[in-house]
Amino acid sequence: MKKRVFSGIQPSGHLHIGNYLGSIRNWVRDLDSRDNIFCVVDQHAITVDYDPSELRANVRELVGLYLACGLDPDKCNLFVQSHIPEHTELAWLLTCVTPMGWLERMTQFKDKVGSKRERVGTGLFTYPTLMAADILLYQSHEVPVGDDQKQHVELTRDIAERFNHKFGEVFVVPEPVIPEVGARIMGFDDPTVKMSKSAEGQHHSVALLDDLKKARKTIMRAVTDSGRDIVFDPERAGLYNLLSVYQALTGQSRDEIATHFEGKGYGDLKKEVAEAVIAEIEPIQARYRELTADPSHIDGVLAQSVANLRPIVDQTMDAVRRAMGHR
Ligand code: ATP
Ligand code: LTN
Repeated sequence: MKKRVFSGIQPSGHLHIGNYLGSIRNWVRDLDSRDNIFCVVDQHAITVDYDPSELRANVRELVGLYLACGLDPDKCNLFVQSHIPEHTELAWLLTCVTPMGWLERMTQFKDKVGSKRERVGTGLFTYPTLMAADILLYQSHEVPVGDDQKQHVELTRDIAERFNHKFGEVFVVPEPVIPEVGARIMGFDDPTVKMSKSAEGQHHSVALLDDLKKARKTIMRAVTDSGRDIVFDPERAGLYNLLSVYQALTGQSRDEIATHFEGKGYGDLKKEVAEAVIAEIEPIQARYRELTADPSHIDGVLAQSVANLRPIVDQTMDAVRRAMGHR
């Protein structure tokens, strides 16, 4: 039996190479050895201010990019969260077994809420129980994500264990799977903050659908330090980030990379990073244009996955409702 994998991305902006290296690329790599479920988590994207028509467009773009990056619909199920209403039903049930203190410890909430406690929706606070529902609904074994989501997957484990202890063994307890390289790509304009879809700043990130000239410019302008030698040193955040992108894309070892850049300067490194990034995203852009030319193809893929997933959803929800005394 293949292990079941579940993961998702919020349609909250344009997908960048951090999302790609930290998540999608690893999903594509393991397609053949897993039972795969990938989701566009549109109900997570409404936990902050948003525009409904922009959300609709972002969902379409993200589904198109999933396919263009190589998520072959013959090898995975690929769907939109709000098309399966049981995600929110299960989220409510899990909210009732999740202590407030556990949610208060979530660093992403603390970062996002900032000074806006009186204004943000409660969903931003309870959001990790919706993420737990996504994962547990499908009895998933593995959750491949970037480093920033590790804490949420660990919370999901705690919720599953607490539920199983209280109501009987209903859920598989999932594991986070974090890549060794590329799990936390930093902003090109500020290598002390994580590259993020919702960050402002023209040269913060390279989006998968960015104009290639702009992508090159962003990398050539990347903030570095005043040093000269090219070595993997986490203290030199900008340099370290460029080298990590290079390492993730070329698959070379750190020693090989250090030898390759011996005697060369930051300008050479940036040029090669830009080449590697463009070589990766150019074919994705071409496939994206082809795939999105026929919207009915994408609608068909989404509907088929929802139908494929229905039996798993019904089975889990039946067990949950019985265990909790609703049936
Ligand atoms: P937002 O800015 O809206 O919070 P985001 O760019 O942080 O978005 P998410 O939708 O939260 O992206 O994340 C999608 C996936 O990409 C997750 O698995 C997440 O861990 C991963 N990811 C996000 N940012 C990075 C990054 N900078 N480096 C590596 N992986 C990342
Ligand atoms: N919270 C995640 C997105 C997300 C997710 C999931 C990831 C929602 N549900 C289930 C993996 C599994 C984020 O913000 N990146």
